[in-house]
Amino acid sequence: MSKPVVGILMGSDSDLPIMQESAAMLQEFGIEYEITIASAHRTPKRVIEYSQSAEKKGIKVIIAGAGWAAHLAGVVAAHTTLPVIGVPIDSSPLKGLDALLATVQMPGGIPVATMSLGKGGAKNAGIFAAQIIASGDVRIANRLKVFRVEMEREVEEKAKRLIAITAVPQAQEIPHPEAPVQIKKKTRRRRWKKKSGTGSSGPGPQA
Ligand code: RP5
Repeated sequence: MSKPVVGILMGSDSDLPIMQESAAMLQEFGIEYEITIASAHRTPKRVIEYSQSAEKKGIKVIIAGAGWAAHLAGVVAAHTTLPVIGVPIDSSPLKGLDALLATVQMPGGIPVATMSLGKGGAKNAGIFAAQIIASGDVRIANRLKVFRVEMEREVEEKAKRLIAITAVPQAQEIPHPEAPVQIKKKTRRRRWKKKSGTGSSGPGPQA
């Protein structure tokens, strides 16, 4: 086993179900990673220690996920020049809007590459970390290309399956639900009666 090149941090163990998505993507690309808990508020010293020693250990990218007043990614970024990817987590009563703003709104000078909220964001963090590492690793760059092709193929197959399920037989004409209903008017047939005593045999309107 080689040394980890990506560090995944999270503010609490309650963030693990989300941050596992980052780990899953790194595994898919064959990238070594380490994963741990460090909170900007509850264990600030641990966060600083991790951030300052990461580069020397061989870490190339740090992914930091946190909820509520999510300062984790920003604090990590303040203590390292490694690229930091932030994942805001929707664990608060504000449904993550607080974490999103706290992570994304970094002042000029200390960037955090902020992903979308929750699982999708954590997944993208794993892919984005792979993209950063791929700039110096052809093997990872090729895996990323294969990943894109496979994703495209999966969507095409899903689309075909959906068409097969919802297909309507072409021969049967189905009226549009909002098409006006055609009402056939009943035509009154006029009856012609022979007038008694006129001797007339021709048709003529009845009086
Ligand atoms: C943040 O507070 C963590 O990132 C977590 O999302 C949130 C709640 O933490 P717990 O109270 O569940 O430990 O620091």
